Amino acid sequence: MNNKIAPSWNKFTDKDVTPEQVFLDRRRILKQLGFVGAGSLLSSTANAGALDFLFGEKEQAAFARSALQHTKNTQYDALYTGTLTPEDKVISHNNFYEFGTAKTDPKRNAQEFKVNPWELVIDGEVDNPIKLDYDQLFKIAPLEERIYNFRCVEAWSMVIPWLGITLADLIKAAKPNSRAKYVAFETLYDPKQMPGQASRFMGGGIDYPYVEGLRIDEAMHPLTFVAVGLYGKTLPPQNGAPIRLVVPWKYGFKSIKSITRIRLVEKQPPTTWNILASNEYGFYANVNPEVDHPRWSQASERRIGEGGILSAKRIPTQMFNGYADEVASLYKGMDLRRNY
Ligand SMILES: Nc1nc2c(c(=O)[nH]1)N[C@H]1C(S)=C(S)[C@@H](COP(=O)(O)O)O[C@H]1N2
Ligand SMILES: [Mo]
Repeated sequence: MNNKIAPSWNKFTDKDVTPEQVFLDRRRILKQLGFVGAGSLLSSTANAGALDFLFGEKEQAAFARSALQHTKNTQYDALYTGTLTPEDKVISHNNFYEFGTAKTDPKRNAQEFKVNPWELVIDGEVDNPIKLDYDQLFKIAPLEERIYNFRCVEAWSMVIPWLGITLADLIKAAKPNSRAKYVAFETLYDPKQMPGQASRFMGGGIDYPYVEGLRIDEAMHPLTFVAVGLYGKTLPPQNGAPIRLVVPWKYGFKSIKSITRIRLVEKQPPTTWNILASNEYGFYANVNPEVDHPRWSQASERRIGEGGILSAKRIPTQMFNGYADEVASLYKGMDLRRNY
C-alpha cells in the first residue's frame, strides 16, 4: 500500500544517539537553577508561565498515574537479561506514532490523553461478545507483575516490570468459538487527541488506526500479556494507557498500545507495519538474531539506560528474545526466514 513511503524509523535507527542521552532532563536543569524543590512552583499559574521556556504547557499537565494492587509472578524472572531499565527511561523513550515519530514525542504530546472513559470491545468469532469500561479493565483477573525483556525491531531493548493479566484470561471472557483462528487488535482512532492521526507527516505515513494480530495459539500462550501498568502504577499514555499488548518474544511493534477492539477472526488479519513495508516487517515478527532486517543487523541490541552517555553498550540478541524454550514449539516446521 504505502511501499513507496520509507518507514519513518529509517531516521531513528540505533545508529542515532537518542535525544535523552544528549540533553539533560529539563527537570534537572530546573533543579540546578533552583526552581524545583517543593514542586509547588509549578502549580502556581504565574510561575508556570515564567517557566514556559523550559516546560511546554503540556508537560506541566502531567498525566496522573495510580498505584495498582498486584502480586509478583517471578516464574519468568530467570529469562530476563541484565537489570531493570530505569522507570524514567521506560516512560520517556517510546515508539507511539500516534503522538509523533521521535522517541521523545509520545511523552511530550500524550500527557493530556483521556483514558477514562474507555471502551474495549471483544467480538467476532465469540459466543459472548463483551464491552469493558475503564474500571473493568483492572478487574478481569488479579493483576500480576511480570518482568520481561522487550526488544524493538530497531535493535534497542529494555527490561520492564509490567502489571497486567494474560491475554488468554481476557479473551476467554468472550468465549471464542471454533472458527477463531487469529486475533486482530486495534488502537483507538481519535485524531483530535492523537496528532499523528491528524497529520500524515507527523504520523509517519501510517494509515490509522494502528492494527496488529496474533495466531490464536500465540494469543493463548501463557507468556502473552496485556499490561495495564508498569513499575507498580497504571500505564502512562506514552506507553499505551489504559491497556496494551506485550508479546515478549516478538519485536516491539507487535505490542499494540491503547487497544479499543479485539476481534477473533478466521483469517490472518492485516498488520500496520506489514502494510507499510511487507519486505521488512512480517506478520510473525519473532525476535531472531539470525534473520537480519534488510537494512540492519538483528544480531545484537543496545540496552536503553545502560552504558552512559554516547557509549553504546550492546548485548547479543537471543533467539525468541530469550523465550525459545517456552515458544519455539509454536513454530515447529516453519521456515523462520520466510515467516519473518
Ligand atoms: N498504537 C501503537 N502501538 C505501538 C506503536 C505505535 O506506534 N502505535 N509502536 C510499537 C513499537 S515499534 C514499539 S517498539 C513499542 C514501544 O513500546 P514502549 O514505548 O512502551 O517501549 O510499541 C509498539 N506499539
Ligand atoms: Mo519498535
